Amino acid sequence: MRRLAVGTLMAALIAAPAFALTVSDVDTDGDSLISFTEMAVLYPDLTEEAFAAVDTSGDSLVDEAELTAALEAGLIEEPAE
Ligand SMILES: [Ca+2]
Repeated sequence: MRRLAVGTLMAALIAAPAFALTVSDVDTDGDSLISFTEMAVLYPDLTEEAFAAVDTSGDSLVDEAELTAALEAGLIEEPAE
């Protein structure tokens, strides 16, 4: 019983702070940035406008901070497994 409670707590601690989706999951050319084309692989319905909303620096590339901010703001949702 005690072991179960600790396991549940551990799972909560691991799951809580960050989203599972990271740039490396989306980045296919290894430059640690997400282009529109790369993001459209995960989000087939992605529009230029939606991408621009995520790309807050306006450089046409989404970095880890922009991705996390977009997830937190609900601009994009983590793709279903
Ligand atoms: Ca950017």
